Amino acid sequence: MDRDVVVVGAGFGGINALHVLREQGLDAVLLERADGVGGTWYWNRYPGARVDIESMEYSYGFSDELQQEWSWSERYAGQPEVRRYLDWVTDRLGLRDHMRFSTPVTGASWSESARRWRVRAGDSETYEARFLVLATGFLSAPVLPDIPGLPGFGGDLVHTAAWPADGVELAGRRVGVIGTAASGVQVIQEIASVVERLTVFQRTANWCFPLRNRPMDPGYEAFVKANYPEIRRLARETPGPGAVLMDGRIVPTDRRSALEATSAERVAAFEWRWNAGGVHMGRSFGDLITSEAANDELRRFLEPKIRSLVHDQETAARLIPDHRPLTRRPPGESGYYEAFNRDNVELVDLREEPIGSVGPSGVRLAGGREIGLDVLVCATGFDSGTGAVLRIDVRGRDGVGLGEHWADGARVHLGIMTTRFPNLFLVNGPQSPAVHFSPPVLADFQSRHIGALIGRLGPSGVVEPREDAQDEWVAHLGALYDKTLIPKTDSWWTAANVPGKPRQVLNYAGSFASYARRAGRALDGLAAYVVR
Ligand code: NA7
Repeated sequence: MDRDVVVVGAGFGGINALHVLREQGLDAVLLERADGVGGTWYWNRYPGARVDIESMEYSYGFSDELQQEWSWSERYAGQPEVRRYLDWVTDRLGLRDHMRFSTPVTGASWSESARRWRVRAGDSETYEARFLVLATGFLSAPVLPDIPGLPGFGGDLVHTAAWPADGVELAGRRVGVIGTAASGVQVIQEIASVVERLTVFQRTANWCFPLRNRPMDPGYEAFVKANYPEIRRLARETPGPGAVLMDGRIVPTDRRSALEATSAERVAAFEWRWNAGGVHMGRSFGDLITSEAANDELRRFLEPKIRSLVHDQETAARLIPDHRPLTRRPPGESGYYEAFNRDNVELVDLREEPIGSVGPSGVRLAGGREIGLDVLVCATGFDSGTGAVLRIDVRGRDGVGLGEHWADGARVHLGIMTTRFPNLFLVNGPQSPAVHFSPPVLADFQSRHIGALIGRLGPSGVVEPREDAQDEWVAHLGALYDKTLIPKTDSWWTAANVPGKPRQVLNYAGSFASYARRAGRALDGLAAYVVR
């Protein structure tokens, strides 16, 4: 089966890439391990899973028809609705016939003589294609904690990103949740009132911001639809994370220093965003993530909020993070802090009482306390950025493996291409703006960049990034992160969450406008590429 392009992954990125490349006249097929579309939104079926960028923004902007036709039922859509949306887009764009489901890609190797990728999928299928696009997701390789005895747990053991399609019985059962970041917070607040007893195992507290989700207001929907060109433009041009919708208005980032504002102005700005809802507190001022003094002001605002929401002040103290606000992905919450006011919810701080082991009937803490459990939920995150691509055996020129090539850390020019892997492209991958930006918007930009690059190669050209362009890009990422407070905190943003993984900068933290300019310059005369 010889094609122009094989795309891997039917999430936001892969669907977008398939559409763009097919529109360009390329014969492209998409391979997906699941039995339907959705990617992240297929697998993360845990109770409470929902977006925390407003759905009217966290959606495709490349077609005005699509964005006008679709109606979201809530301000922040839940996982089932996001999946329905991606199903609808797939059919609306006529893409389903070009997708092969239940087809996990296990390997791909470049043949220099054929100038083609040979892709191995499923049990014994092979696809040949000139170009390979890996849209396998930034957060799609789940990681289970390395706790002695975990596999021997006798109840239901489940990772949030591998939630069974037919659900897990929770009502009236004793449930433990390990992990208190974005996924853990969502699952904890959702199930606290359903389960008999909930034990939350927290290693690191996070600064959570109230989401204030609500049903879609028809007037608001009409306002956004009428203003989509402006909203999409601002999302691309505004420095920092692209979200611009807030409290029913279009709100660009305030670039002022938090320290220039008077104390009353500062608190009013924080308070307004806190009440408006969403995870974009960082956009209240221009320097919250670069200046320790400005960041301290935000911490001073947030601490009393947690103390006022949680009745027991010892529990509140445990829920107040040690790290600086905004230096990790802030979870959006809806009743998370209040969940700890319930009699059936207990917070176990693993820094005081580490888990010793897991046995058939529950968790044994290092101090000897036994916690009996029927269900153990691991909301323990992902091998971010590189995990999903490295789980495929990808071999480039001279048979070099991607894992070997990236042994000291990934190096990915614009987050799209890496040297020695000709005609291989990543969408929403490592070292791209995926994390600090809106993935659907980035997916479209990158898909079009890839399409433009392919279009300039002629009928048989082979392309790789120039080594110096890639080095310059990776150095630029590091320089941008070094201007922020982020590198001082451990998390998946800094690749510090998986034991043994090289700590490195996996994200582009500049503005999307600068990213787009750099990508444009790279394409200009193919300045950043070697073409043969
Ligand atoms: P994250 O953000 O990686 O969070 C994982 C959580 O699990 C976090 O609280 C971790 O604590 C905790 N964790 C991981 N391993 C362990 C062990 N061994 N013991 C105890 N606790 C552990 O993943 P999420 O799924 O919540 O969110 C990922 C992104 O998906 C999210 O930001 C959105 O963009 C969508 P730690 O902080 O490492 O101490």
